[in-house]
Amino acid sequence: MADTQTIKIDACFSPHLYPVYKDDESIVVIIDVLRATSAICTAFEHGAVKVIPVASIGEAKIYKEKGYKVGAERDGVMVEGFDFGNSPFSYMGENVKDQTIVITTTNGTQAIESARKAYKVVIGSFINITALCDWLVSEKRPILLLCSGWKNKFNLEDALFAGAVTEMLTEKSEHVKCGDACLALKYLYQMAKQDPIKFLKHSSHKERLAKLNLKKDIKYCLTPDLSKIIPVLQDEALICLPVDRFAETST
Ligand code: 3SL
Repeated sequence: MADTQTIKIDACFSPHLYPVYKDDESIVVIIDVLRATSAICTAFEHGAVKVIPVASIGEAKIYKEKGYKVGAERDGVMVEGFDFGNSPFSYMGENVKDQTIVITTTNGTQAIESARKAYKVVIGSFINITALCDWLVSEKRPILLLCSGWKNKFNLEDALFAGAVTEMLTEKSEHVKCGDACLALKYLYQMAKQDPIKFLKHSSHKERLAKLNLKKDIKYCLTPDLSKIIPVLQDEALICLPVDRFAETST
């Protein structure tokens, strides 16, 4: 008899590899810990109503011309002419409360774009990790952890987060079955979890952000459970996963 309880989980190291992993059934978790997915979760935690992710600066400009507030980042730096860059601290307070905002980033919004047609696309970061994992377990569906990486290359911080999610899911459910990539990342996370900041010390993106004087952002983005909100893609925009829907699926 087929095992209907098994929750298959796999990880994809870069958007470039997504076509190899994609299917019609998996929930895709977009991961860009430093900093896009942390910034998006922060915006919702601070009252944003919708976040519209776009892949290109051209699309972002069109929204800007229509009067939206738009965040635009390339290579870690805010693009001139827009309202914010990619620091989670910009996505707080009156900047975002009750607003629909638009965001484009070097990697995170490209990963969202590549997975747009998946069964469901949700946003993961350390700041919503436990809520995310509780919901994923309650959904009882295959899961693909899509790391945004850096310009289609592997990066350490997204891999670490995918490992943290894998570990948490295997603790929360005995029915989780990990693909090899997830297993590798779980072992990686187990090496790092005592001190993730130290573990990432020589990682390329942490060094890049530290050079830009963004150490405060790094620390914030690696802080677990600042939010219980799970952003989910609905048509062209991210919204908060409705709470009653979460309650319904977790009972
Ligand atoms: O690439 C992205 O989506 C960003 O998160 C990169 S940065 O942290 O703003 O440099």
